[in-house]
Amino acid sequence: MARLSRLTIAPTALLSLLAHLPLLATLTLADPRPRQPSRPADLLRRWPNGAVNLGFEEIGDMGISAQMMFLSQTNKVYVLDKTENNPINVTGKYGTHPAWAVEYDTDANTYRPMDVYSNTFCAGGAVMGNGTWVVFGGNQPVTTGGVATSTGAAYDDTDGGTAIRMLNPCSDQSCEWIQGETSYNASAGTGGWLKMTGRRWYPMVEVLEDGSLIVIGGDMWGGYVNMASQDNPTYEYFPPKGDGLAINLQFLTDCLPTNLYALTWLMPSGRLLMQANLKTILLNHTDTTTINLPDMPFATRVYPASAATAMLPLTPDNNYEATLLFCGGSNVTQWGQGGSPGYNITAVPADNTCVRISPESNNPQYLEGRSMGQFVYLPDGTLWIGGGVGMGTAGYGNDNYSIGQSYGQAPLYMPAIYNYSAPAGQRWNRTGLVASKNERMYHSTSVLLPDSSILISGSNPNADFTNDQWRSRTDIERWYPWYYNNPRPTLSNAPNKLTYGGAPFDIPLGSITSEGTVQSAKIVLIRGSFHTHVVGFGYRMIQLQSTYTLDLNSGNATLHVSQLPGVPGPTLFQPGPAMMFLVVEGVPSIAQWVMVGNGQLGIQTTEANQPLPSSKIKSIQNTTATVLSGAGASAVSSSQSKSAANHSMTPDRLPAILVMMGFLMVTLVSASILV
Ligand SMILES: [Cu+2]
Repeated sequence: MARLSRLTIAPTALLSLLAHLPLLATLTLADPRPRQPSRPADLLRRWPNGAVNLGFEEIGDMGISAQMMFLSQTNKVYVLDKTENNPINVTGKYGTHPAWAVEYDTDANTYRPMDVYSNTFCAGGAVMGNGTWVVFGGNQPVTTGGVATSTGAAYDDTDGGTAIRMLNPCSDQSCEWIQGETSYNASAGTGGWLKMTGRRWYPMVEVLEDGSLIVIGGDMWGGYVNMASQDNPTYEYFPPKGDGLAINLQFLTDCLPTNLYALTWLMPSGRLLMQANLKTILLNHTDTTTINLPDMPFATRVYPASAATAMLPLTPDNNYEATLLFCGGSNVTQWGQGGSPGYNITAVPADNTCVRISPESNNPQYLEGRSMGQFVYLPDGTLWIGGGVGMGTAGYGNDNYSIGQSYGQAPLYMPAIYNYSAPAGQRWNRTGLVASKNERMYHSTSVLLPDSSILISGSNPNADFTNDQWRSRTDIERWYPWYYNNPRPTLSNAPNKLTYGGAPFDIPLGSITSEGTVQSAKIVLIRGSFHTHVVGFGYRMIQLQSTYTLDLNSGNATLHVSQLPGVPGPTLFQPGPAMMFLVVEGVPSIAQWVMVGNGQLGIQTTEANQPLPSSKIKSIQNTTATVLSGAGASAVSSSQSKSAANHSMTPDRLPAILVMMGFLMVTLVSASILV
């Protein structure tokens, strides 16, 4: 077992932190200063009761309980539940039965039942580089009360254990889930791709740099935690690669019994950082070699301890270093024999620590113990956390420990905001926040919408739909950030495709005369992501390099924006649809969807990033432009110097993989799991 070393802040990390300080001022939450609109505000849709900044609003119902949810590139939200006795029906391939899939229209506040016929109970999913969404696995058919059956009986459901479902989202209600049970025969080159090599309940899914997916682990028949007798300690690719067979991964066996939804992120090196049970590794999935990293301190983070997790936003200021954040979970060490904990798990307080993996500064502060808190990126670079419980864990059973079937109790109603770049001890903020009236426990989800509000639905710690406490929830809430009703910047002239490297593009900022306002402007991307069990699959956020021109004669400003970094390229931010926001003084525009990469599966073209023009101000007195040097201590100036540093990393045009291997080694030497 690797020993944890206490943090020593490397001089470079300190410099990076210092370089960040000017930016922090613009990220302060609940800032009471009035916002000066630089452009006419975007028209924001108001719900009948009105949207209150920093508040929750109950807005309707979606008919099913939102166990899984994603916002697609058509701005429609697709929702999946497990097979159960939901209050709405759908007529599909196997007759009329309760629905467990809907398309939800956030503008009209209406839903359309969709026919998914296999049991999507605790599946995984992600969006590929070509924009197709894919959902993997689930459980066997169930009948009334969630009881497993071989026939589908009451609900006309089929076996979801090996199932794959695909969706090409639409905006005209014409699209349906593509599903079937045809095996893919790699040697014969026949068949579809709609069945996995084996059963996977609770599989992890991550997006690879070619836009394909890796599907990892899972168990065969379910339970509270996994067991060797039903483990599937392998991974496979979608679409299949090579012989299409599953590849064994010893790490999953080593992490029994808590190896479900094994937390996995693609690293800039192309390796996968994996964290389950208390173990952490880097996996080279192409040759199955692994590197052990320090064990996870304080608590189990993976399901069913279910910490809130996220990759911190990738920014020029952190030199695009990948840092993973884990908050909460459970310090339970006895997980039972698979079917249930075997004792009153709901009497165990949830863990209250946060840890990061990266050579960065520390932060032991956390507001309260929380299992099943969910992180949602906000475009200003902060993270919202909401939902979850203060006692126990994810999961449910008929154990009569306490209220209802839930293995989690004491739901948490207060959200909080995490500012990763604030000094330790000052990262959590609740200024002005209010509590929700509604519990969001096991099998609830939250997703960011293009207007920066958060859509919240679900909560169902029950074997089948019930109105008994804690009831199966189908209602919808939205949460509004502090700037929701304020004037917003307008994102115009945005490209609809972004490349890895290449020529920068310009975004007009409109009539701005304040240099500070222009300096604060940035373009951020949030990748399309699939959410379930407080895990965001394929979820990451990046800020693009940028500089500006402020013309005081015309009163107009322009933001010059780099494409995605050509080095390391798609391992840093995978191809596929992403929301683009223009953020000015911490206030985002309404998002526009862009396609990152070439929109196809396969090797993505990368090239050098052409340099950005220097930031400059054209004064009123004369038309001579003042070119700003890096001494301006602004966020943009800092980006310029970072940009130069990036170029100096590759003066001799080393292949990207070698550069990243060097980066990886540096990371490994200094990596420890830090609070
Ligand atoms: Cu589940």
